[in-house]
Amino acid sequence: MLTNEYAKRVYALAEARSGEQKEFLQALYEVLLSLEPVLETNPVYEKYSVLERMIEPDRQIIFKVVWMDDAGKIQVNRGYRVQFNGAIGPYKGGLRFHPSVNLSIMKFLGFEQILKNSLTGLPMGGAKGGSNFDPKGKSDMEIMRFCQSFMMELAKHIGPDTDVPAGDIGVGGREIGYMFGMYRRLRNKFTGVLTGKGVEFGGSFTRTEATGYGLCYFAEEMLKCMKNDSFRGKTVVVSGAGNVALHAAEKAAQLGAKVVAMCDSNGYVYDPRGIDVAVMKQVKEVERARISVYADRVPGAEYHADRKGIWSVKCDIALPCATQNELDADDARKLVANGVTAVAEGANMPSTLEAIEVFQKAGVLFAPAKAANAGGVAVSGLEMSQNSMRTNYTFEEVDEKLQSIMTNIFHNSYDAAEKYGMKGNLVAGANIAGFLKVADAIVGQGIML
Ligand code: NDP
Ligand code: 2IT
Repeated sequence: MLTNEYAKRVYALAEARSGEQKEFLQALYEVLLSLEPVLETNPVYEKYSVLERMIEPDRQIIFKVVWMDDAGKIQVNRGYRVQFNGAIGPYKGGLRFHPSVNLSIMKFLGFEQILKNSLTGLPMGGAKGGSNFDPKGKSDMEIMRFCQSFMMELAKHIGPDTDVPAGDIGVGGREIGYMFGMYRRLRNKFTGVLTGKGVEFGGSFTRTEATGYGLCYFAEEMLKCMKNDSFRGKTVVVSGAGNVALHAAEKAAQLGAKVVAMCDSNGYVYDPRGIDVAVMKQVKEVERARISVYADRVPGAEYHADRKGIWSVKCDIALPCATQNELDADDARKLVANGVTAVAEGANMPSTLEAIEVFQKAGVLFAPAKAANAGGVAVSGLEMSQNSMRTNYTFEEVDEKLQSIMTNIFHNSYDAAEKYGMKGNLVAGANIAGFLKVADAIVGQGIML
């Protein structure tokens, strides 16, 4: 429960203004709870109304996206770009195409992105965007027409020094390519306006792998420093089967773990011999098929048409990499009962507040999303600098920088938690370390009257 008066007042303000935005309020509540000791000892943030200024997006753009499906029918979707905070750099954050997308989800993701981007140590502000467009079952041409129409409008609001979108759920290399092509035609400029581009046209090596790999680098450092342990010999469960999940599974296996389960939104696959990531990539990335196809193809693997069931699979380490609130208190209790020792979040806010409490009370090491999944946007930041310098680093160079960024994020979060009397609480540490830089930048740039 919030006890600091300033934090309480700011939360009440957000509730009064955006009471229906449940996901945004959830993300905000967790951050305010962590910041209480900082607010107590640093009255300057209240004096300059830093929190009030941080919880209101700089700009929220909502637009119509009209496109034609293969049957010649005109379809209409809603597009969003929330430019949340630009105090420390150009707005930066992904685009999500999923039918559940609404302003609350955009705002929670944009708000988290402010602190996450700050944690990377790179100069990037926080933003998020997307559409309620459902890519499932759409042909390649339908995806292309949608992306082009979406960019027709989005192009008015972005730019390499203004706002640089990237991928998220439902938006990967294919979609970024189509959007980049449209932007280039509209502006007649070849700039780093999007990240996650193909490596042939300005994309960075390792961006595709960065979030999943970075998650494992963070978790490995956490295991080493807090438990004198590692991935080696561990049984791992990874939820999701998209960009983040596939590369988390790949890196966990490279670090010596056995990944025994993965899922999509319909069900999960259990493979007691260890998921064959190459087969899973073929099914999910190349064929864009459902995860059940993996079980049809790999002898010994089982498919269960119950996505939630994945949290009943016994494991040492759980990596939730699908979506927000996919892991609740009941799921957390099942994981704890089965002996889980570490949880690291690849998705954004996959654990509910109650689930996090279960893990923390049980002494499970817990790596929060905005620290643990920051590897994706960190390599996006490296893609921006490569584009500005008109150069490119090798895979190995980027991978090495990614490892060092993730290690730094772990230590900065760990140290911040310790400094403010919450040793070992990486949720608090990440929120505090991310907040301080942005808050000081807001104060330093004066009051915009
Ligand atoms: P993808 O679209 O590549 O994959 C998403 C995966 O999650 C799919 O397996 C999908 O299953 C599943 N999923 C999506 N929505 C739901 C839902 N409502 N219920 C259950 N499962 C669902 O996305 P990413 O891998 O890029 O993103 C996954 C998570 O990681 C998101 O939270 C995203 O915000 C976060 N993230 C992504 C980064 C990136 O670089 N891409 C960076 C940092 C965080 P199905 O196919 O059935 O829909
Ligand atoms: O949630 C995230 O950090 C992302 N989807 C990646 C954002 C980015 O700009 O690379």
